[in-house]
Amino acid sequence: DAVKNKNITIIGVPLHYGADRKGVDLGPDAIRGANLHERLQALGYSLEDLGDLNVRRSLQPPAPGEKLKYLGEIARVNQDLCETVSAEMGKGRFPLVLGGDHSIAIGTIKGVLQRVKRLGVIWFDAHSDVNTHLTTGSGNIHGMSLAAALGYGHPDLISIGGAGLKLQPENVVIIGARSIDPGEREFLKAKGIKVFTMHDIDRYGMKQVMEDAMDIVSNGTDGVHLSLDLDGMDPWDAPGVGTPVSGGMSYRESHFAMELLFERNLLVSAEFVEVNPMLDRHNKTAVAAVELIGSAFGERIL
Ligand code: 4U7
Ligand code: MN
Ligand code: MN
Ligand code: MN
Repeated sequence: DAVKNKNITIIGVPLHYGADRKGVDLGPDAIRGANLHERLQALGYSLEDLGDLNVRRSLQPPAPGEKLKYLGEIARVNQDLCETVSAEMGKGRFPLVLGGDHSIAIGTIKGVLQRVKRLGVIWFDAHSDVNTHLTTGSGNIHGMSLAAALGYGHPDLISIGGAGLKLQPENVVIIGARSIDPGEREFLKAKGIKVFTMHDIDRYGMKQVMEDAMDIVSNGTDGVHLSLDLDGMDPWDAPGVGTPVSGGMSYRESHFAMELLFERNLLVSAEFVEVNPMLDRHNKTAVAAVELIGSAFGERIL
C-alpha cells in the first residue's frame, strides 16, 4: 500500500511563456523553498534534484493576436523535458516535475508515454486545457497542453517525443473543472473525455469522484500520471496562480484526493504546475503544493 518506487527525481521547469505572465517561472524554487525535500525524505524517499531546465530569458513579445505565443521556445523546452523524464524513468526512477506553467505537461506526458504506452492521466485543474491554435482566445499555450498530449494542435507541439505518441481520451479524467471555453466543450464532448466538474464534487463528494476517476484511468492502463494545476484549488487556499477561478476544491478536498490516490498506488509520475510566487501571499500556494505532494506520497496525520 505504497508508492512502490522510492527513488524520485525532481525536475524544475522555470517556464512562463505558456502563460505569458511573469512569476510562474519562479514556481520551482518556491516549491523547493517550502521544504519539499525534507518532507519527501521524511517519508523514506531517496531524492535526486536535477535542478532546473534551461529556459531562454527576455524573448521578443509576440505579435498582437498571435495564437501560439512563444511556440518555438515552448516546444524546445518541452522536448528537453520529454527526454529528461524518459531518461529518468529508464533508470527506474519516479519523475516529479515542478512548474512552471502548464504547457510543460506536454513534455512530461510525452516522456512518460515513451516508457508507459498505455498511460492514464488525472488532470486536476479549474480549466480543461484542450484548446488548440484554432480555438484559443488568448493564444496562451498552457491552455492547449492536454489537447496536444492527446494528439491535437500545432504539429510542433504534437510531434514532441516522436510522431504518433499520444494519450487515449478514454484514459484521461479532468477533476475540478469550472472554466471551460466553448471550443473546449465541443472537444471534450467529441472525444468523450470524462470531466468531474465542481458540480460533481458538490453532488457526489470527493471520495466518490476520486474512486470513479481512479477506476477510469486504471482500466486498461499500466500506470497513471498526475498533472496538478494549483488553480484547481480554490483561490482562497491557493492565491498564487495566474488564472484563478473562484469556487474551487478546498484545501481539505484536494488533500483528501491525494491521500486516496496514494492508497491506490497508481502513480508512475507527477507534476505540480502554475505556482506563481509573485501573485502569492506568504508562499501559501507553494506550501499547499508541498502539502499535496506529501499526501500523494503517503503522509498521514496519524
Ligand atoms: B491553465 C483559457 F480562455 N481557457 O485558453 C485559455 F480561460 O493551465 C485559460 O489551466 C487557460 O492555467 C488556463 O487561455 C490554462 C481562458
Ligand atoms: Mn488551470
Ligand atoms: Mn492547467
Ligand atoms: Mn498533509
